[in-house]
Amino acid sequence: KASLDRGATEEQIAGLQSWKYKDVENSPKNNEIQECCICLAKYKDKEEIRKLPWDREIKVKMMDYNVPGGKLNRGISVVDSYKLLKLGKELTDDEVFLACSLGWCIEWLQAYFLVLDDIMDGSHTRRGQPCWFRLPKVGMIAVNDGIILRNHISRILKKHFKGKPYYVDLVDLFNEVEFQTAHGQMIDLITTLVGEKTYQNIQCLCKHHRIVKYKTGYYSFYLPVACALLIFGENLDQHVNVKDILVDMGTYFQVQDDYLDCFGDPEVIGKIGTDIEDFKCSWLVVKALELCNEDQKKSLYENYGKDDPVCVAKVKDIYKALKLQDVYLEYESKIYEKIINSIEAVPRKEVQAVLKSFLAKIYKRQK
Ligand code: GPP
Ligand code: MG
Ligand code: MG
Ligand code: MG
Repeated sequence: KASLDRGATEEQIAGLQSWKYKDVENSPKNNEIQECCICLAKYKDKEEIRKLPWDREIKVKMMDYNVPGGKLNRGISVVDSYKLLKLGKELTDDEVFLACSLGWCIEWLQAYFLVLDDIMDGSHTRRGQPCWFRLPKVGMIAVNDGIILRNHISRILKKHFKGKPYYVDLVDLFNEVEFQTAHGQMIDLITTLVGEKTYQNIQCLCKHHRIVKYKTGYYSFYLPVACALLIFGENLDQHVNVKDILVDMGTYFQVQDDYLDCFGDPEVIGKIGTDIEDFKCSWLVVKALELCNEDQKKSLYENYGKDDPVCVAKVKDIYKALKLQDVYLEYESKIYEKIINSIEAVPRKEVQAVLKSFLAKIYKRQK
């Protein structure tokens, strides 16, 4: 099943799990417990967590709820990419630890983005459970939880990487990628503002491209490989072509996300789509506006962006009438071919292998 839906294999998950996400916060190598940085690794089971002072119990639960439950593709990619760069040479314990730490940092970053994105998008479920802010005792405290999740990354980087020659580059990388993502998210959101709900805003593929390149491409694709390159001792300025290819892959990944928002099975993707209700500049609506006749356009104008199941169903009917499922399959084969061709133009074979393995993880994904 895992290989069918392109989820990570047991072995890949075990690779990242050589260190649990909690361990990297307080590894055995560094045992002092800092006052405001809770040692999660200490708490072995739920009973122990329950015995904690109530505020610590809540924080431990918040992290357990939001950090570890995804596909872990981004985190795993740091470990996999690093192994490929090492050309099959056995990794030392220290190297495994560093790659896992950075893998988990990206999963913390993802947790932070998702907690906040679900509030902004008014979503209901995530990873097969209610969105964190939907829990009655959480609500808008989730905004602060998002900030706490983000702060942990800087603390983990400081703890395990401070003496490394690439420490400044690593901190800068996380900051820059967060900056790009927040700007992509900003365009995604302002496009849905009431006063901005004009169709010029969502009918241009270049607008869609700009949103998804920034909100998804940098943190989901460039960041894991850039982390692996940095611990491998590479200078990121010399890998601009690699960055461009990864950002293209991120764009493809977000087109898949847009498609699955409407046509995916919520049981499989773990979330219920809200793009139609939210008036999102989704790949599907851009394509629909490009291909529709006047009647269909009128109906789209009337029904898109309304939080009403009848309107949502009408929009989905138009997508089906326009055979957007087939248009998507065609897009997928074309973009796959384009990306493979650019990968083959990359001079170093080991870097090609990193890029190809990443692409294979997402090609034709169902979740
Ligand atoms: C995915 O958009 C983009 C993000 C999760 C980045 C969020 C960035 C912030 C600065 C909060 P999406 O809304 O389509 O994702 P999903 O479909 O998973 O909700
Ligand atoms: Mg969302
Ligand atoms: Mg969003
Ligand atoms: Mg989405």
